[in-house]
Amino acid sequence: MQGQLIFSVLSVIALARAQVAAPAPSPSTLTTTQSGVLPIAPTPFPGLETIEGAITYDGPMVDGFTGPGGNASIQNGNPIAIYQAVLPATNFDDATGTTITGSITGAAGYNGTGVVFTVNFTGFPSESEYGPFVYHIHGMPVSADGNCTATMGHLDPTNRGEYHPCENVAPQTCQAGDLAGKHGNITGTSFSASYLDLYLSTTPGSPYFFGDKSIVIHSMNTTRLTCANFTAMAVATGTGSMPSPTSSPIFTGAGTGLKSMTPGLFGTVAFFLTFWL
Ligand SMILES: [Cu+2]
Repeated sequence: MQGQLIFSVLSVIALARAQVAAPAPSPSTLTTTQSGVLPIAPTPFPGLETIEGAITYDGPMVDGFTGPGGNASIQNGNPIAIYQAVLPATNFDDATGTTITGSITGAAGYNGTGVVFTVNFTGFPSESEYGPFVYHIHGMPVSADGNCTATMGHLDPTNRGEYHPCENVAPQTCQAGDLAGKHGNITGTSFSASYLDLYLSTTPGSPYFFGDKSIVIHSMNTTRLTCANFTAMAVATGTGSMPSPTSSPIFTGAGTGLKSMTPGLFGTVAFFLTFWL
């Protein structure tokens, strides 16, 4: 009897903790062009949730939380394409005293499901002081003057918003652009990773398309340290035939084909030809 009572009390406490959300992060006003927050709430994200440019909420987890758009959908039938974002030579915010360099490459194979990302970043500042670091695909490109604030909020086709942290065990509930949330934060001074993300697309015009958007790296206090636009390195011109690394008409775009790719990128292509075809 006593055990049952204790169990009941604990259950009530647990339920109360789950239902009482921690205070939402305060809205911040943009004070400089290098602020970590957004100047305005971008449409179509009304309300406080998206004033913050990165996930800062550290309250209790809410299992299966999604925005009004529900779960993200797995992106099937992606066309062959490779998009790469190369970080600039200088940080957008240089207050940390280090420059983060490197690139992130996203590639899909023929009729592919999801996108494989290859991430190589280095030059992070002290993790104990500024980290762990997070990175996301943001909904807008970096402006010509390199302003990371211009990238607005995260790519979020389900309108999930920012309040609740992404649960990496349920990536379909996360913002599609929240790569750190789904695949892990950045720790240490260098970071390399490769993973398949099922909820991003190489189909231009798809709400999940990332190829015309940007990557932003934040310190843990949401400051935007650096950012870069994705650009097309290789895009299939058709879907009816299998590509060959030696047939130049298959790949077009900003990268102008395989010959212009770096060895690392060529390795990615080779990987896809092996893995997907
Ligand atoms: Cu971000």
